[in-house]
Amino acid sequence: MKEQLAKIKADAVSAFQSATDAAGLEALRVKYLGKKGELTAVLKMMGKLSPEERPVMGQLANDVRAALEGALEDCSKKLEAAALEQRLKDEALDVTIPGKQAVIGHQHPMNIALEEMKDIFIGMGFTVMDGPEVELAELNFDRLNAEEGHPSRDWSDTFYFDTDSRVMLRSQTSPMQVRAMDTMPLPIRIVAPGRVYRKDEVDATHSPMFHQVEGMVIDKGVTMADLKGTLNAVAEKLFGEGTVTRFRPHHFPFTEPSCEMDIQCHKCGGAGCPTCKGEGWIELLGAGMVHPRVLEMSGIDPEVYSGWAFGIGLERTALRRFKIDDLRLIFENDVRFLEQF
Ligand code: 2U9
Repeated sequence: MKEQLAKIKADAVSAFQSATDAAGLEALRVKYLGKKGELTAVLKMMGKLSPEERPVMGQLANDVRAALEGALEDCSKKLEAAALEQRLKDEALDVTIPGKQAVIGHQHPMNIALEEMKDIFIGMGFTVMDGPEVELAELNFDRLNAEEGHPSRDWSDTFYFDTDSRVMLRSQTSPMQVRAMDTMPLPIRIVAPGRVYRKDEVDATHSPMFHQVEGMVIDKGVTMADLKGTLNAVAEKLFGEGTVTRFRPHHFPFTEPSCEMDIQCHKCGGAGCPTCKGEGWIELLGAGMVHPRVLEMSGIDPEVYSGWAFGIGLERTALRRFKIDDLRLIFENDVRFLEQF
């Protein structure tokens, strides 16, 4: 029996040590230490021993059990540690691997141009106004001194919603200034950016929908000098300090006198080049002193108050600013184009 116990001890310890995982080790525990295990089988034979041998063998068997349990515990700890080590290796994060590039959207060139324009005017104390694109012809035309019969109201030039031509898609953002004159206390200093609609065929320079920024100042003692001073400052902000401008006489029904403002070509300095189509000058915007009849129709006394107004096409400004040669690119929303901004 002594030899049997010694063999069990030797076999079990070496088996425990060769176990490669927790399940294998548990199977060995059952095999050697379980109720039907080898050690129990030997202990069951104790009854056959003489009373003198029994305590000696009992002690020995207990020592073997303690030794096996100790060895089992050691091996179990070793396997646990090895498993943890393996998990740490398997689940290790390589923090030096470059991350996945997040896809960040781009600002549309029209938004960049609009924000730039708004910043310039907000910096000069103007308030930005927003208003309806579906407008009353009364505000779009009549109140702007373009009465029934005026060529700009031709039904074929404009989008109407009804047969008696009262409701329309606005052809300019000017009705916003009329709304401002009707509702805001004087003095007024506003810019009105937004979409406008005209019956135009789509090509490289035309679209039935485009954007304008219009602006207006009304106060006591406002003159053409204020118009020129402010718009010269805007041109310098848009095209750089020292930008040379010129004002040419023009006609609009809602302003008198009216003018157009050109900037001297910033590419060739006025000598003539492809950018200015050989002219030396580039047309930037239209402007003028608010017509006294327009003031009167809003209940403002033109003997006391005067004002100036301007209008600028935003697409044309953006095309020039970003050197885009076809207006259609602005509206097509091709990501290969938009990603460039
Ligand atoms: C009121 C009084 C006056 C707005 C003005 C222009 C001149 C002008 C065009 C430029 C290019 C429109 O985008 S465009 O086609 N606009 O030249 N607009 S003065 O004058 C107003 C507006 C409202 C009550």
